[in-house]
Formats: sequence, C-alpha cells, structure tokens
Amino acid sequence: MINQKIEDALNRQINLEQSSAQLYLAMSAHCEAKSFRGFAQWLRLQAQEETTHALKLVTFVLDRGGRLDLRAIEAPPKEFGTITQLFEQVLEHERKITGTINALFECSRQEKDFASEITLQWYVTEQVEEEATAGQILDQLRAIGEKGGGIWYLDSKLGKRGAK
Ligand code: OFO
Repeated sequence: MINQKIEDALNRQINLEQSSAQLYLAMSAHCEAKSFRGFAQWLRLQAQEETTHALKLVTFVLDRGGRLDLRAIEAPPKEFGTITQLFEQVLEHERKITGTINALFECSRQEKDFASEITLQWYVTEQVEEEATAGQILDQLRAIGEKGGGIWYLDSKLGKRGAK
C-alpha cells in the first residue's frame, strides 16, 4: 500500500517528467528548424528518456496499489533563443527537477516509505548525471561561441548520442 501523501507527490512528479519530455521535444524541433540536427537528435533522445522516467514511476505507483492521477501537461514555450540560451534553459530545468526529486525523497523518508525511498534513489543519482551533462554542453558552447565552425562540430558530436 501507499499513503495518500506519497501517492499525490509521485503523481505530481509523473506529470513533471512528462512536461520535461514535452519541453525537450519542443527544444528539439527548435534546433531542427535551425538545421542543428545533432542538437535536435540529442534533445529528442532526452525527451524519450523523460518519458521513461515517467513510466518507471507509473509502474511503481500501480505496483504499490496506488491510483494513477494524470493531469494536463503544461505547453512548452515556442521560442528558446540561441543554442547557448537553449542549453541554459535545459540546465535550469534540470536543477528544478533535482529540487522536486529531492523534496520527494525527503517526503518518503519522513513518511517512512522505504520502498519509495529506494526507488527514488535512482532518480537522485540520475539527476547528478543530467545536471553534469547539461552543464558540460553549456560550458562547451560558451567556450566555442556560435559564430565559428566549433558549434557545428559539437552539433555532429551530440548527434552521435545513442539511446540508453
Ligand atoms: Fe531530466 O530528469 Fe527526469 O527525472
């Protein structure tokens, strides 16, 4: 069984993961429209990963006898500025998600819901990787700038990302 407070919090996180997928898909389309197909591919895979994050939580809620409470997904922005500005938004978004995951982890600890705590450990670790990766891409973009050939090299490098 799962208590109501944890069930509600997990359902909110499921919605956030799906909003993340929506956001990254919109960002991917933005890059594609500027012919940056590598960044677009990287973000599309990121969107797929976010859907996987949502589905893992869906399975967990249902396995615990909880009720899935799906809500409307917030529409993402249509404009993201330059590629560097876009990745600033990726990093900012991941930091926000880290905050919600940490709050959820703390809540399961307070409620002595050990199964949730163990499941959420994976998300805590994943957020370290997500922030580090977004931060590295942003550092590289800031170092090479957007005017020379460096950005096209980075674009082709990120386009080689494979699905996890
Ligand atoms: Fe981008 O991370 Fe999900 O949880």
